[in-house]
Amino acid sequence: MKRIAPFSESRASVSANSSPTATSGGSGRWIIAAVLILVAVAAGAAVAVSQSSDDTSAGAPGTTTPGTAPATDGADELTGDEATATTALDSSPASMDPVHIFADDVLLGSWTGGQWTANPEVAPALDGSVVSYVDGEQIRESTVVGPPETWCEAFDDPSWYVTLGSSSPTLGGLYGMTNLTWNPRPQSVTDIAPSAAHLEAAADALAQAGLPDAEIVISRIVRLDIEGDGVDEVILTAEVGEPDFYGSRVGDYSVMILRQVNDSEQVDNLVLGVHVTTGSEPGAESAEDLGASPGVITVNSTYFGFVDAIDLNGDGTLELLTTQSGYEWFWRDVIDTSSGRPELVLNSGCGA
Ligand SMILES: [Ca+2]
Ligand SMILES: [Ca+2]
Repeated sequence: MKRIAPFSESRASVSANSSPTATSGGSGRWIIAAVLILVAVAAGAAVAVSQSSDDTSAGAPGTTTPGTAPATDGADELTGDEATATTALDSSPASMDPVHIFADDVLLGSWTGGQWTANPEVAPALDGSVVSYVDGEQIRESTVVGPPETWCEAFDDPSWYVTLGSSSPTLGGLYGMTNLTWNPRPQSVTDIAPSAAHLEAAADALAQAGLPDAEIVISRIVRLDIEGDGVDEVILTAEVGEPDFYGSRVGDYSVMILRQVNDSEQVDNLVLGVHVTTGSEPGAESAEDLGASPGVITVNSTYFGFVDAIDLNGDGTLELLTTQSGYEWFWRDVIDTSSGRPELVLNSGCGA
């Protein structure tokens, strides 16, 4: 079974699940993950918290521990006047239809007839197709060689992965598409430093999810103009815990938030995904009998990550490319906000 590279297999040798088989355990987590993000996305608008746009004025970098993504500036992420740079990629009118979307070598689905579709039946016809992967400011092309193979057969709705030609690049988390005829990066994505407004947004979301007074550890913040309307949006992630660990500790969390200016010139914080470990979850108990350290409990966490934002379907609006992962499973997601609210439109993943 082939798996996308960036997410490591578990380093633990025991499972928090005492009886399920690997297959059923993975499916269970899959379903839980599906429910999680669907609920989270659906709940995003409901839990939106409006703040004064003053909250987003320029400030010193926050007091949190920066994540692995280096911040390139600490300017106001939403109301600053720094121009949004466009890339050097050629821009041309969209679009050829259908467009098949890949995360590395996994077929996520298609944009066809003006709609996103899982579209697994297209896979057998992909032999020889050129897939254009967006790697920073460059496009790296690969060719599908041979028939596709099913991906995670254990799941009820399997998708597919393909074999790419020998000249194909090492992908390592890239998203790509067939029939690319437009600039997939019409607006740039810029890492920025955290400000007080970001910490407050994360703290509020975690408190609403049941974890008040959490220490906010920002893992990444990016500024981008999703629609190209001249008004920037911000996506931030914060987390505490170990994504590939079979248990968690009370206080572990992961949250991903989209900040956008609403019609009243205030900032809405839309929760794209949130998980908190409170210790009061059904079935939560010490995992010490399973060899875990003191304090570890049998609650599996879900971690949300932002990967990139590119235009997958040529409409000029960036789709948000995100991940969910946990103990021995992961998911690659595409979120479309063109309707005015975030919607999970494509996804695929795998688990043990
Ligand atoms: Ca915008
Ligand atoms: Ca788009």
